[in-house]
Amino acid sequence: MNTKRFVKSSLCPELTDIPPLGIDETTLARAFRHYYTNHLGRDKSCNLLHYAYESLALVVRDRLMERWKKTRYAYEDSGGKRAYYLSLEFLMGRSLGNSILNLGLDEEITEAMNRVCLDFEELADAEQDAGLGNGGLGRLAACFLDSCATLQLPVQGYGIRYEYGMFRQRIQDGFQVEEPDHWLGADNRWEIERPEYAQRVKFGGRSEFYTDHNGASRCRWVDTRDVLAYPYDVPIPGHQNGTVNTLRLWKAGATAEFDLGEFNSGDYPGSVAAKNEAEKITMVLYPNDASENGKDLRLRQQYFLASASLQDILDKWVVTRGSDLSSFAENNCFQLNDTHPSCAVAELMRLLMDEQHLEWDAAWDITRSTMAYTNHTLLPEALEKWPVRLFEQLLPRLLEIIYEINARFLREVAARWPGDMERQQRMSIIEEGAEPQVRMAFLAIVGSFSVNGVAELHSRLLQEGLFRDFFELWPEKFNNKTNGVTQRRWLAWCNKELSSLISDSIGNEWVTDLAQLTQLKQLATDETFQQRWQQVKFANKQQLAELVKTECDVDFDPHAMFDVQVKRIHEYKRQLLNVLHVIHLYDRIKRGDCEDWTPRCVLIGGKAAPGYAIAKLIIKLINNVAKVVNNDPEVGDKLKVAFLPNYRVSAMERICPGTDLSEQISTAGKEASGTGNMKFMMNGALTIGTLDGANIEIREEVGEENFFLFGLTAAEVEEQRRNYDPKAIIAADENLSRVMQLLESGHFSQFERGIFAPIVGAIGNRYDPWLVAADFTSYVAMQEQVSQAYRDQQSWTRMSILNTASSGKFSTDRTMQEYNAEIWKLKPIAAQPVGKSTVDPARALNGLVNAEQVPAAVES
Ligand code: 26Q
Repeated sequence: MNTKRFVKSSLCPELTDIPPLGIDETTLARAFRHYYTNHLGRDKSCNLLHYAYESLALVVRDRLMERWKKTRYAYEDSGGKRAYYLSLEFLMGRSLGNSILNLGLDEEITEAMNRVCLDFEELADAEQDAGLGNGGLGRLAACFLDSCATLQLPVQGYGIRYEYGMFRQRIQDGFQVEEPDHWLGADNRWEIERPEYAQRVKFGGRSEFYTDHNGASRCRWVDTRDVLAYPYDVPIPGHQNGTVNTLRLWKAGATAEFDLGEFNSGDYPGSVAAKNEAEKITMVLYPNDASENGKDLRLRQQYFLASASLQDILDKWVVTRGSDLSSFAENNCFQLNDTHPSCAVAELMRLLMDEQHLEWDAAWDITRSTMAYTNHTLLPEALEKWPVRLFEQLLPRLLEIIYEINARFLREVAARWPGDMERQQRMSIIEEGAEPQVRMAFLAIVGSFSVNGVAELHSRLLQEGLFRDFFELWPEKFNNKTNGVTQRRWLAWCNKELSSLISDSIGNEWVTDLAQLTQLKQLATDETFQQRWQQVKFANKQQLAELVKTECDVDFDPHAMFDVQVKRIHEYKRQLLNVLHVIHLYDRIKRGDCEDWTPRCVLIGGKAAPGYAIAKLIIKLINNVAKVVNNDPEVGDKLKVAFLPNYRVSAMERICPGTDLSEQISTAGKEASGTGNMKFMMNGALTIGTLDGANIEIREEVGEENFFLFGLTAAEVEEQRRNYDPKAIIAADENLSRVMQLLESGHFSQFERGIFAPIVGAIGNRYDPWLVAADFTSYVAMQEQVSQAYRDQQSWTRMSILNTASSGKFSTDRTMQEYNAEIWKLKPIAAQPVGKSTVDPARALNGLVNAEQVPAAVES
């Protein structure tokens, strides 16, 4: 990219001030034809859906662009505080449908497409998912951005533009096979490249200490191998409010010296290799895989994101406000999405001291009042640590700063608990041992003013367990922010039928104020409303059955109960428990114990990390069980089982509207929050679940009589571990004995003798961390109650309505208002409406908090 600039310093307005684009059907249809014909060069001889999708994407993008500019200007003019969401993952999914919904153009676009004989939904369905995330944490970031734009909060996302997103999953002979997801293969219409804001990120080298012209001793990081960071901006439209926020994703590229240096030494292949080395940094999203821990490329990614983003923000500060940083902290806040970007703590210190020439104390004050850390896991093995040796090689200057942060911090610990050496060792950012490690969570806590968990139970367990020492030292830093999901994507867009029914009954304010759904409670016992609710669910189940037929070649009868578990495959999420129940149902049918039977269709989907052998074996087991069950004529329609390949955001948009029963069955104390549980609830599914993560709050909201609870509590789990005897549990439960017998006998592995031995072993192991056997009996008993409950369709429908009606708390609009009131403290800023295209500004801001009505920030 040639980055030569205009000679004139400011551009003439004739170039950039353009009248607003039309949004009526005629103009939209004309714009569509223009792109299809003149821009993409297609005509009637081409019938590829892809080009029609591209044309519509361009039409919509034009309309986003003008609102985007106005939003930027409004934020700049306000000079107000901004927040930045730093995340290695943004699981955006598709953009076209969401943009159209948020621009309020669905009717116009539908009509415009009809005029050119195309079906808008079919075009929207042609888009590939942007799969730049693993699961919950990445999708949460995407929902947060949607809510911030809708609340008109000046929040910008910073992430990485991976060339390859989350791998595609194929199932071959029942096994997971991973394929690369080269989602950027074609043009991406939802980004604009901004080489004019490229940044330089350093790696390697060494520190050099020197005395500056004022006699102050300073440090500079020299002899580095630099990489360039190129920003790509993605528009994030708010809901019908004229706001378009920004997600800035960085792509790595080689510097000119890289090429030149090697080229001049006559080493042409060497120069190409250097370029590859740089570009490798943003090549691929790491799957959440314990076997990948400690890989240096991952640390490079993390530092690359932190450094490029912080430099970007500091540069803008210096350009617009000069080098005085005394009010920087009042104006900026960085939210760290888990420890993944937590290098930012040390990097901000480095930039402030080495580049902006602040003293330690001033830099530390700024760092500690701008950084906020969100934790997303309680699993100790998931806590990030990096070998000191790796830091030394890759980021020597950062390591020095981390040592200094730690030394000062440990002095504080020593002052608080004099002589308690054990505590100092426990709390040290550096873990001593044969291979000393940097504990990233501790760095994040020490460097932040706020530390939060993602559901009430999770936040409490952090304070009592993992971060107990830190909670004792700084109780005021700790807080909870229960997760949510955006109802724009997860109800209004993905479940049009139910949305219309809801809006016909209570109006459409729920789209920006989900608490409005409580009004549905009065309708829960209304028979006509129940009937309409049932009809919608049935239609959605027909659609889901179609998906299952196409993807899995299994026949789901929409009259049966649709029992669904979709999420990453992990032992703690206990897909195994689900399979054991399926095998138990199969066993009952085979022994003729099926009076008053409730037919069930069990759907399971999710990706296993490529290096996680037992998780992959669980997928194989699900597929083998499905094969046996689905092909047994004795079973017939009583039970069907399917494994849905390549679970992703756009699949969930089809799955959650058609689900009756949501499986949230993790070992209590292990699922930080869960967000799939919220999507299902919102769409009228009932939950069978443990007292874990946000399930607890879901049950509180909907009432215990409308939630199927089973299993040990988090405290009981820890108690049970002490003398856990799964073999005795199996022996004592006739059903479980029979299930284990079927597994061991090779009934589901006829021509693959013994392949499930590791699973049988894991269930019977006294040290099974997930206590699968311990919860089997109560799970099966509760599943029986679910079956009974489903037989009373009227009562089930009432409970279904109550679930949707009680889901108001689980909107990310509420979550973002809480982050803002208690952590960020930003003022909402409304952008100038674009012509008439924001519809009617009064309607546009309807139901939204605006600048004058900002909730008083809660002082901590
Ligand atoms: C770590 C090191 C190296 C490579 C990858 C990773 C890595 C990547 C992704 C580690 C963890 C993740 C993702 C974690 C995650 O999705 N956690 C989920 O976050 C949700 C949002 O808060 C919660 O609802 C879920 O309970 C939690 O499991």
